[in-house]
Amino acid sequence: MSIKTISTKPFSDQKPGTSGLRKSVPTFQEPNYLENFVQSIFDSLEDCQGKTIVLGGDGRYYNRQAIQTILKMAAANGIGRILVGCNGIVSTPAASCLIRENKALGGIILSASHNPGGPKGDFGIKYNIDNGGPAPEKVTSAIFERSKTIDNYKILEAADINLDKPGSFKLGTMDVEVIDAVAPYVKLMQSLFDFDAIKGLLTSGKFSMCMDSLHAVTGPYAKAIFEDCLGAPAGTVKNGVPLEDFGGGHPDPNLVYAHELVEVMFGNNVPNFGAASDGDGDRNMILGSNFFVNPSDSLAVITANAHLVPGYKDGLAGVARSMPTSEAVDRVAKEAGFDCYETPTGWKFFGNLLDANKATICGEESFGTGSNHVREKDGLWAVLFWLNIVAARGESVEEIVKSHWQKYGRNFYSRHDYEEVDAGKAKELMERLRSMTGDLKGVTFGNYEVEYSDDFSYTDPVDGSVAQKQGLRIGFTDGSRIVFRLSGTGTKGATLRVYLESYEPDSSKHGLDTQEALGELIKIADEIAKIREFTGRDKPTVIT
Ligand code: G16
Repeated sequence: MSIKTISTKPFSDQKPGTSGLRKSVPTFQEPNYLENFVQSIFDSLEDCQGKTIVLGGDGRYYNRQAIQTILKMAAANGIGRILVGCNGIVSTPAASCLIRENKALGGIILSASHNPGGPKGDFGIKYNIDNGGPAPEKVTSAIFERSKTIDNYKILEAADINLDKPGSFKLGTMDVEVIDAVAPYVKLMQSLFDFDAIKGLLTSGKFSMCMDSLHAVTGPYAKAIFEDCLGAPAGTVKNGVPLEDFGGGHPDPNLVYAHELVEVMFGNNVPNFGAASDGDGDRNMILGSNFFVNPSDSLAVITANAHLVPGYKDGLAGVARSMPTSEAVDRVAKEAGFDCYETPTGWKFFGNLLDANKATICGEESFGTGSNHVREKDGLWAVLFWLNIVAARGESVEEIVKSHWQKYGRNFYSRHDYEEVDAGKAKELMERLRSMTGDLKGVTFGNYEVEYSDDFSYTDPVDGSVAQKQGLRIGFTDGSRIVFRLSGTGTKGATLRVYLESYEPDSSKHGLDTQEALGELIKIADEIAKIREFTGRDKPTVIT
C-alpha cells in the first residue's frame, strides 16, 4: 500500500452553504471534485495526525463510493483511527453522538439532508468539529479558502474496506472500525426519556402511532427504538429500509413531501400520533390525529413541557431559535424566566450557546429541534420528546397544542417557498428589498404599520463572531413579522423563503386557518417584495 499524491486544479464553487457543501451527484462525480473538498478539509484541520474521526452518511446514492475514497484519503493524511458506520450509514444526530462519546477530533458527514437522492439527485458533505456540531463559519471559510488554491490531494492505494458488518481493519497505519451506529444512539435516548411510560402508552391498546422514515436513514434507528425497545407493533415504522434514492421520494418531512403519512393521519379512524424524519435523520414532523404541529409551536411546546421529561426535569439554562422561527418559544422563556437567543438560520450557530450552557434546547422553523444531548438537531429525539409529553399528560397532541395556545396565545406562522426560481432574479429581489430597509419605518400597509426593517446581523455572545446579511426582516407595530431569505441548501437556481408570523392572544380566534389568519400579511409580502414580478410565479411551491 503506497500513498499517492495526485495533481488537481481548484473548483471555484466549493463554498459550504447553510449546512456543508451540497451539489448534484453528477457534480460530485466530476474527476477530483470530492477529493479536492476532502483534502481541503484535512488541510484546514490544525493537527489531525494520529487523531480519531467519525465517518458516515445518510446512505444516499454515491455514499458508498465516497466513503471508500474518504477512508483512503484519511489514511494518506495521517488520521490515526476512523469510526465508520456499517454500510457507511450513520444518521446526522448519531454521528454527533459518536464524535462526542469517542472524543473524536471531528467527523465527516455525507448528506444532502432533505434534498432528493439518486444518480441525478443531490449529494453533500460537511465537517463537524469535536463538540459533535457543524463546523462554525471560521472553519467552513478556511475550507473554502483552501479549496480555491488546492493543487494536489493524497490518497492511499488500497483495496476497498468491507463495510457490510462490524469489524476492525487497517488501511496503511490507520485503524478502521466499522461499527453499529444504532446502539449508542438508542442508549443515549434511553438516558433522556421515560421509556417505561412511553412503552406503557404504546402497548396500552388505546394509542397507536405511525412513523414514516421516508426510506431514509432513520429506519433502523426507529425500528430499534419504537418496535424493539418500546413495544410498538411491527409495521409502526413505515418506509424503514434506507434506499439510495429514497424510493424516488423527496425525504423532507413536511405536509407536501411526506404525503403518505399525511394520508394515514388525516381521515377517520386514524392513528393518535404520526411522525416523519428526513434524509439524514435530523428533521422531524409531528402530527396528531387530523392535526399538524407547526415546527415553531413544537419548539415552544417542548420547551414548556420539558419538566415532564427525565433528562430535562431539572430545568433549562435557556433556549435558542433561528431568527425566522416564530416567537412562540420566546413567550415560554419569558414566563419561565430564562433567556431566549435569536440566531441566524443554520444549526452551526447553536453550537457555542450549547457548549457555554446558555441554551439547553434549540429549534428552527425548518422542522428541526434538538438539545444539548448532541450538537445537531435530532428528529427521533423530537418524536420521543413528544411521546414522553403525551404519556405524562395523558392528552392528545391536539389538546396539548391547543392548551398551549390558550395559555400563551397563538403565533400564527407559515413559510412560503418559491423553489428553483431564477437565481439572478431572486438576487435582484433581495437587493431591492435590502435597499428599501431603513426607509420603511412608519409606513402603513392596510392595517399594519412598520415598526422596524433591517437585514439581520448576529453577534455570537460567546466568541463575538459576527454574521451579517442573514435575512431581511420587516416587523410591524402589533408584533407581526415578514422575513425574506434565500435558502442556503438548494442546488438548483434559488429558493426564496418568505416567513410570515402574527400573534393572536384571543383564544376565540385560535381555530382560524393559518393561511386565512395570515392572509393580509401574505398580500403585503407580495406588495413589498414584488414576488410575482421577480419570480414569475403566482403561488409558492411549498407552504409549511
Ligand atoms: C439545514 C440547516 C438548518 C436550516 C435548514 C434550512 O438543515 O442545518 O439550520 O434551517 O438547512 O436552511 P435554508 O433555509 O438555508 O435552506 P438540514 O436539515 O438541511 O441540514
